[in-house]
Amino acid sequence: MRNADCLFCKIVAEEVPAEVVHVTERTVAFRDINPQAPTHVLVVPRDHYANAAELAAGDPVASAELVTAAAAIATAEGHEDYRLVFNTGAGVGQTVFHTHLHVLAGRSMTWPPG
Ligand code: IU
Repeated sequence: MRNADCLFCKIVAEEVPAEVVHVTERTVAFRDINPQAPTHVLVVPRDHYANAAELAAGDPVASAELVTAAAAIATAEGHEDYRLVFNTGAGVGQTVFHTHLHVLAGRSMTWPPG
């Protein structure tokens, strides 16, 4: 399933370049173009779902694979501690409406987030 206007669908299809760091059967992970931490990777499902809840309902296997891919990426980059974020909705900062799991690591972080 693909959305013709979706940037992340184009990255998955290799029509738009990105620095891909990890791939699995159902996911692709690439470095965020505007990194907020030394490691800032986005893990996305190959299929188009607008947000994390829609992905979990529509393809729970891919949903789980996002998290296991994120853990593998953090380990590969030498991080025991890392933060995973799904922004859901423009009101909390979602700007790309193809599910993406932010993997952030490599610096200390505060809580709550801004
Ligand atoms: P958000 O949760 O929807 O705000 O995250 C979208 C992310 O996608 C954000 O961190 C952007 O820097 C990132 N991004 C990117 O990596 N490459 C792009 O071409 C675009 C956005 I547009």
